Amino acid sequence: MQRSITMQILVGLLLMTGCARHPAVHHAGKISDWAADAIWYQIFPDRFWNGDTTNDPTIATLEGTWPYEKQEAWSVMPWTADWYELQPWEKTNNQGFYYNAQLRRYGGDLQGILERLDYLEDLGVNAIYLNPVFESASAHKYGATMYHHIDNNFGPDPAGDEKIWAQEDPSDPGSWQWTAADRLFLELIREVHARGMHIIIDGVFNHVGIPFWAFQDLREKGEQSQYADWFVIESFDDPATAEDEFSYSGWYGIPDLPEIREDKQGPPDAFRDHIRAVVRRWMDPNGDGDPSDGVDGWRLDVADMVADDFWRDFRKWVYASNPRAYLTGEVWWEDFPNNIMLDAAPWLEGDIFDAVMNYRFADAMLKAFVDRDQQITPTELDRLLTDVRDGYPQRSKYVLMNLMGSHDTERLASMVANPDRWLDHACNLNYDKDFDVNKPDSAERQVQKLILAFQFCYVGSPYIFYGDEVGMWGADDPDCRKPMLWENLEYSDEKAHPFDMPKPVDTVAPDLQLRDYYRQLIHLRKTHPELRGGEYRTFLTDDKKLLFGFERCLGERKIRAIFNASDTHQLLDINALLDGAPDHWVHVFGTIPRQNELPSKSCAIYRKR
Ligand SMILES: [Ca+2]
Ligand SMILES: [Ca+2]
Ligand SMILES: [Ca+2]
Ligand SMILES: [Ca+2]
Repeated sequence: MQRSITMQILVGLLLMTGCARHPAVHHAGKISDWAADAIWYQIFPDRFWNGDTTNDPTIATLEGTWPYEKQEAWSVMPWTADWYELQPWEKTNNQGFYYNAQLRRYGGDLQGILERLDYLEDLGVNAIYLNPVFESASAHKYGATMYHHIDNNFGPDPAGDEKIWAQEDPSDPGSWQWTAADRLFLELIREVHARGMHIIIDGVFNHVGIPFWAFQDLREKGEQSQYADWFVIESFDDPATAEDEFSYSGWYGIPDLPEIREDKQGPPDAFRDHIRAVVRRWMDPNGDGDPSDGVDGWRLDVADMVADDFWRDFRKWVYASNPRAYLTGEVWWEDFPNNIMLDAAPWLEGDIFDAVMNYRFADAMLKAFVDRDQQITPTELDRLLTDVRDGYPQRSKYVLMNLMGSHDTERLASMVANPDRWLDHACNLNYDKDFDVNKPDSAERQVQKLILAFQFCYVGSPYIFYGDEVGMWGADDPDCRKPMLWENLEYSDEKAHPFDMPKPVDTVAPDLQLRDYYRQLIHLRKTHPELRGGEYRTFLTDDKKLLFGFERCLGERKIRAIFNASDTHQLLDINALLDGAPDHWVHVFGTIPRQNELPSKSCAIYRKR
């Protein structure tokens, strides 16, 4: 009670002079200030930069993941090749592009990320989310072989690391050593922190890969295995018969990813203990109680498919190591076939995660700024955004990951080239031959830029999927995982088509102008605290002209942003939109309206003097 009265007085005082920074952002260290200030950058390690060619995956490392068939010929992919073109060895299996895409490895690694930290710092991002880095056979590494070691092909000594693994008992944390890859990862954490940046990693605890050590033990010992209750076994092999009756449940029915068994309380105790040790290892590697040598948090894979009770424990373990850590869940689909996304409030109000990957933001942006036939009105956009802001707890809305795409969706640049579709639904040529996989034209780039301006001024943390900032385009997986475009490389034109259909020739190179645009937006957000912690108010929804305007306000500071979602220029009353006192406002970003005209798909952003 005492506190709420104090709070009321405080809020009252602030209201007299302007808008309050929402107190929850700094409340009792519950959600870290760094997370509210984060500008996220997601890295898919195999595709970011190959900093060390001596550690590249070999044909032997393909074992233990889809497609399982032994390959006669295989090699690491050339970084700059035409994406859909099959390399000579890919033609030998006669399986086509989508099969071979899952066999591709580009050799990206930790040394590559280390070498590109200066690039990220220069771009202005301050928080990195890494797709899974633990040892795993696949390129995406969502099926772990173990959680207690970084993939040896991401580190400097793959063979040496394997020798270390062999000396350990994976079930006994006391036997875990530090491999060369682990140590390089710790160096990456140090380098990230030295730049004032933060880093979180992917926690995939709903399922594992077939080579996972406990699953292998089960495979070998059957019912006698001490890990028999870790998995959902439908039937064990009967040694008396010739056939293998062993059968188990995999994530989404995919046998590639054996699911961890759960009851209402979550996974079995022994699995929990193992994960607890894993958390401690990566949150405070040297175990001295100071978490500065560890990761700053976790992104939790398919989080809605794991019992809340497990996540509550997980949160306790994480916070015990680092009270300033950040936990974000992949809480996504409620009803995929009908394009209905989950309301993540139960995970946020239940003190489970600090944030979620806010795909609802992307969905609203596409409907308002990309769609044509199905384009929604500004009033409807306001409703979609308000649903999230008001539906989620105050402490979470400033730290949501507001993303426009990830390793699991078509890229932003390709979203804008494909209006009137549902996000993540049949968005590649394997499912829909009409999906536009070509390089976006300048009108489509303009739409991308409009969405970005919105994203960087809006409530919640802006989020960049690697390469979006240099204009990379691509359909849903596998095309969203092309190798990163770097200035020092020359890329082959894209002219091949996965089904040998005609395709325009697209030149491939980083779009440096677009990168500058991202840099400017990052700078805008960093230099205007009202964009990060300020209150939000919609002040313009013109459903005829498709104009939308919002204000961010913190104390005396104010930003107003006006967006034209229509495909024609629109007349505005700038004078009225700036309270009849345009002299009190400075244009800080976007287009300066001439004669009160805002061009199609553009924005005008003002700051109060
Ligand atoms: Ca490499
Ligand atoms: Ca490996
Ligand atoms: Ca430590
Ligand atoms: Ca997808």
